[in-house]
Amino acid sequence: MINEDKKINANSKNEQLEYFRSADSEDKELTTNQGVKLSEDEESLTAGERGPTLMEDFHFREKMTHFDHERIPERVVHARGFSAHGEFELYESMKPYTKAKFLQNPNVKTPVFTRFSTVVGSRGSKDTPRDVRGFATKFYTEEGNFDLVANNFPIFFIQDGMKFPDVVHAIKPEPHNEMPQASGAHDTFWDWVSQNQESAHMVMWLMSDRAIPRSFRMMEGFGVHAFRFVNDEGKAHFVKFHWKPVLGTHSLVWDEAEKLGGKDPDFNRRDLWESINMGNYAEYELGVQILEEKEEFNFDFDILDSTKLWPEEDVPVRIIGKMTLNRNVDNVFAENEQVAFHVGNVVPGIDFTNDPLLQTRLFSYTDTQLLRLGGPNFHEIPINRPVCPFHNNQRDGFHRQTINKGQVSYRNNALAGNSPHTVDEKNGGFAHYQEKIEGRKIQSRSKSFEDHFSQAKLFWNSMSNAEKQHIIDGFSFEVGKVQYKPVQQKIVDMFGKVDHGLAAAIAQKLDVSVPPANIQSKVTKASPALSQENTPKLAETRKTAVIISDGFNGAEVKKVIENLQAAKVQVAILSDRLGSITADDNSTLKAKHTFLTDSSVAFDAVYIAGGMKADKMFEKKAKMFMQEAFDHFKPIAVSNEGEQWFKEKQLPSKTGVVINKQQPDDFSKQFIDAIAAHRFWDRSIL
Ligand code: HDD
Repeated sequence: MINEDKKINANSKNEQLEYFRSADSEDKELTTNQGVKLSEDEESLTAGERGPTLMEDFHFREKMTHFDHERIPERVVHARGFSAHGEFELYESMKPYTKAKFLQNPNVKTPVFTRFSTVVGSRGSKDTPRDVRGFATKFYTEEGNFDLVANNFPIFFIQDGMKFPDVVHAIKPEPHNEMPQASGAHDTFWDWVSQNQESAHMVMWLMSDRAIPRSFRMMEGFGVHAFRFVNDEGKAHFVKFHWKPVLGTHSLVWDEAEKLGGKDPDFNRRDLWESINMGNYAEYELGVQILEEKEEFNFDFDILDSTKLWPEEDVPVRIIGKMTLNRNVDNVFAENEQVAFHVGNVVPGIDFTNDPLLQTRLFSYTDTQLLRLGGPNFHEIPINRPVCPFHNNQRDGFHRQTINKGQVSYRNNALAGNSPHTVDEKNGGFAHYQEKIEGRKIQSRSKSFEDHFSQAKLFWNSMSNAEKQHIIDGFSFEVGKVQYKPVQQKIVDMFGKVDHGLAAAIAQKLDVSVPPANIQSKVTKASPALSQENTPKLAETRKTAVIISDGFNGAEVKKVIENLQAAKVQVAILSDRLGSITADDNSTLKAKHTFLTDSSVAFDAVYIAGGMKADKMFEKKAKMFMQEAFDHFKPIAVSNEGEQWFKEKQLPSKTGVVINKQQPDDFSKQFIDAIAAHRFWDRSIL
């Protein structure tokens, strides 16, 4: 169970978990937890047929007691999450910068476990609210667990964790009526924002497309803080960690995200689950931004301030490896719920900085797990166990699993030769980086943390026109729901310090005053890496609905589907009923989706072929489907009846609409290109 001598490989965690997996219950005898075989499981023991239930029914008591205790507290933030297993492969040795063993040798694969989450909603809420997403990864390395507890934004709301309970109280459902569920609160959150201007940059991200990711597979991840790499000579560098999704960073549109909340609250987890099952593994490259210690003060922001990013154009992201998530969990509770991440789980070669947000996080994570997982032994839960040996004198506590042998559980001891013994740094013992610190004990913020608006403006400057419009819409929606007018005005005034045009556009929607232009940030710089327009764009794994009715053009549809599948586009046949749909050439296709079971929001693109036998109701539904996809800027391909309906709808055939005037091969190629382009924002100004 404890891997004392074997080398770690990509499968090491899986092998360890195998030890804990229950045997399949199929064809097995039903027993109590004590192993007693049972003859009855549906009737409790009573005194007589209509008499009272008897306490001596040990099976009833055990079954009910276990059930009564099935729940554990959900996480105070990031309660709703979904996870997968995978492996991390290094591309190039990081030896010059860090002695971390898993970052030395490109041939070594490290097992990983990643949990994605929303932050605000409770465990049973929806996947698609406007929210930050958690992206926490446990690397099971040969030197112990390294947790990269990241988010999909590179920055945070606050600079000092002392304020964490405040921002979380403000954004969670309001305490008097627990509304709104599964999205950020309105009055309390925006009141808090207006009183805490350090949140400006993060709020810009929160109002942007980044807050409604299309898929966990299409999301960046950021370790946020500056950490330290320390090499085997003891030399340190500052480092920031990045995950870059191979499929690029893509988002939903807001109306779609809201509809998905009702139509498929599990949209993001289903996408990950199904993709992994289909072999479309989620892949992310690991990037690092590295700074010399002497570069610490070279920037017009403080590199230890978590409300600031290091622009990628100034500090390039060096891609050093790839994570592939390739195995779904067996049991959501055992793995996704019981996994315990901690930003303080580091290995030799990775160390902390004085970022005040990071420092406070170092306290919070163990503390919260103690409550949630019921005691100090949560490191023994299968998903949390390191795959390397672990020995110390910690003992007992609730739910202890390890049977520690021997008489001695203290150091220093002579009875056991002072075992377990410490290991010096040269032989892999963790030794904290010796940073020289001098100062008074104070409770105040460094002046270098004072500028809250320059990077908010940098973000704004970096957005495309469509992205800017989405930010304006995001503010107008969220702040529009605030009941208290003075808060709306304060927010507009606050974001007037970012950009005048932004503030004026929101003010107009909210019916509040436009702040003066001269308060806006003077920053003119942009960082192209921040715009999703500049992300990789691929058709691979995108989901396309193919709408057919009886009498559809069999030859054409067959060819188009073949081409789509060759380009690794997922194809879903949709009609007005499930089962076989017959083409004009008597070939058949099986519809696995209907207008009733699905809607256009579940797909990235739609191809409408129609069919000669489509009745009025079919036509109406197909047109609705097409209209919604069109309004969500999605690629549309039409042929046969589809083309006729498209024209009747009087939808302008602008970009992203492919009409079958060509051979099926050319038609498919154009459609695949359109799918790769993802969305056609110029429709919004039609
Ligand atoms: Fe945190 C969970 C990420 C600031 C305190 N955090 C949690 C999770 C992620 C993050 C991904 C979910 C882990 C999981 O899936 O189990 N948190 C971040 C990032 C932050 C951040 C990227 C800023 C850079 N967090 C932060 C601060 C504090 C916390 C400042 C407190 C001082 N976070 C927690 C927590 C949670 C948590 C209360 C709740 C559940 C858990 O830890 O295990 O301890």
